Amino acid sequence: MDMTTATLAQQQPNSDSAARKAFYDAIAVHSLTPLWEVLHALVPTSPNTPCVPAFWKYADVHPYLMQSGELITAEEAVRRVLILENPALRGRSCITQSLYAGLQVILPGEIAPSHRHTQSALRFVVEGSGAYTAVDGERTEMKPGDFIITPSWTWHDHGHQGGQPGYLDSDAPVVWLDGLDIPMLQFFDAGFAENGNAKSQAVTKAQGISSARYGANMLPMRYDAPFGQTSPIFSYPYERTREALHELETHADIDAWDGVKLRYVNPATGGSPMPTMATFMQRLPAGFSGKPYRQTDGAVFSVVEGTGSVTIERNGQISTFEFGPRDHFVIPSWHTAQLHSAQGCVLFSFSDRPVHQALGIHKEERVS
Ligand code: 1HN
Repeated sequence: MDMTTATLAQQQPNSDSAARKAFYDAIAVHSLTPLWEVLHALVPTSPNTPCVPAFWKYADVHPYLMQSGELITAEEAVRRVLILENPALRGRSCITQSLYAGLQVILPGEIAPSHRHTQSALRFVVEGSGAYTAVDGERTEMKPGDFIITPSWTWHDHGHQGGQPGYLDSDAPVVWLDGLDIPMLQFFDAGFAENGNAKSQAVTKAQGISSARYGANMLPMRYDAPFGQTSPIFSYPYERTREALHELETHADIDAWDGVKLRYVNPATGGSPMPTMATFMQRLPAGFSGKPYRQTDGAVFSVVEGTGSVTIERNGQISTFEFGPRDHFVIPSWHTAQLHSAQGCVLFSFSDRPVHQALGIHKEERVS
């Protein structure tokens, strides 16, 4: 090819689609693919999540949780959980592309055996009493509305003491929401796990010791983070959260988008309780009609008290969910959400916001 032909070839690329197809087939054999066919999808003008808004009414889910208790023990299952799968991502065990959520049930007398894994977990107690979770030798009671952490690579097991002395009244199953960063660790191929030798780990610490040491707005003199970047407090009881929200609702300004919303913190850093997941609790006052907002972190909600509704919109597609206690829903990334409550309500939520923030890509838009 002389210079003239080469220049001509550059100026008149072959736009024949058959020729291009033949070219793609030829390079495919060498594990090559043309960027120009996928560029727009790879770098969208705004987040284009495959996740869809979804709603799990507790009245629909509860009978299946109870039936699962008749089919398999907590011990055989290891963790008896019904996964909340995003309807657009079935088979992938996730509620958003980065987060896993499930409802776990444990019956009086049962244990869920000890193990540990690099995935971080949060528990948000939905109903029942008499269960405990043990983390690193310390047990903590699980009461409705409590937010509890299992830090990465810590031994953990759960049990229900119903029927035992001191727990004679706790004869009902205990259900909690599990939130884990499983899809993120899958993405990074960084998951490890190990089973414990004993079904229930040895209790080596007094119940409440972590909360006394780290949870009184004080820290030990020579603080040495026991769980790396994860909060040293592993239980954030609802009683205190509820009281704070109530005081703020009564005496402070109400945010037009969020109502009264607080984020849980690692008291040693002021950052999120876990490196991969942020958690929040908010109260919408009676008569609240929130302004629309969207954020890049898709969020999973558990309704604690009261009733309300959420409207979720993306590209003209609108979903509205009327929620009550123990219902769950997900607002995917960059979907515009609006919260309403005639009666007033309390909502727990979690998202992967700390990761967005660490990467400098978190974005939130509050529409007036
Ligand atoms: C896990 O360890 C728990 O400890 C719950 O309760 C759900 C889902 C996948 C992998 C590990 C728990 C889990 C899990």
